[in-house]
Amino acid sequence: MESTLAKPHRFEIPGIASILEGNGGLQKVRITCPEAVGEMYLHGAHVTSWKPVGSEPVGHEEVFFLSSQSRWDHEHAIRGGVPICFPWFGNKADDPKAPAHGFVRTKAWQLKSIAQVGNGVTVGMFTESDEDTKRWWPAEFRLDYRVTFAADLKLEFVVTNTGNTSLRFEEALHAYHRVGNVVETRVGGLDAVQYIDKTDSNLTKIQHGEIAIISETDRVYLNTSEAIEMKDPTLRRRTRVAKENSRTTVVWNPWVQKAHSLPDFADDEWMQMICLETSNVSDFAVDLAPGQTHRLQALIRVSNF
Ligand code: TA6
Repeated sequence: MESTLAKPHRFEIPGIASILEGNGGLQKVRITCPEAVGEMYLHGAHVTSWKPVGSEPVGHEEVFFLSSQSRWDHEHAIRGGVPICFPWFGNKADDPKAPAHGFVRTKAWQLKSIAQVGNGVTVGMFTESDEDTKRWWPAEFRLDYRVTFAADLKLEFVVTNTGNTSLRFEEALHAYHRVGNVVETRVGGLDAVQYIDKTDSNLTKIQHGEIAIISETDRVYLNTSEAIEMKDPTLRRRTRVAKENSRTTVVWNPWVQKAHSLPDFADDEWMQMICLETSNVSDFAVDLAPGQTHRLQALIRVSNF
């Protein structure tokens, strides 16, 4: 259920960008521009929808998976869309009580700007270190996130070290891509790349050819800056993810059992999604000196297949 805000928000652009109360009363930005429609929540600076305008069958089709069982509250991350993992990926190595994938996907970000850029719209949000973040991670930092909704979707995640000690962090744009049938999809662009298989005691293996999902898949592809391409014959859609300043790519599908174990995921939804995550994790965590800035970018393009 969604509703308009009591009074217009200063960043709204009539007919292009509206700020609404979305699911669970969480505020969201809805974008309607010549090249795309999309939605993004301030909770976690979370993109939940992008539909590029274009010819059938790809045009107007939702690109991201969003679970029917997702929770919509300030405590939990939204299940689907593009959660942001920072400053660690997965469980925190030295603190099992710390929130998985870090704390910014459940943080209330602030809206910084909404601007029309050509036939697209760029939404800017930011957040900073505070007493809450320092409970888990003593660093001083600022995060700026720019999302350009257009024929392509551009995600720019910028980390600034605002303290006077060096930072080391992991990061991931944990994108949930909607697919017709995950078993039919194939992911290319990682041939001969080494990966950590998190379903097999974190053994290191080599990818041979395209990735096919035939069981629970949880892999961290290492030392790769290559673009990847997913082919989905069921939706007749090709998805290309190009990236900048990213040295790892994570590929995830929970399959049957893990899907069943997730409280905010329906049992059969594993067939409809695959996560393709532009990231810097594991041995490719980022070191950032005081005053320095690091920018991670993913550019997503969909086309007919
Ligand atoms: O990106 C893959 C992964 O790290 C998996 O290990 C799986 O746990 C997934 O993320 C989802 O994590 P979440 O904390 O959102 O349930």
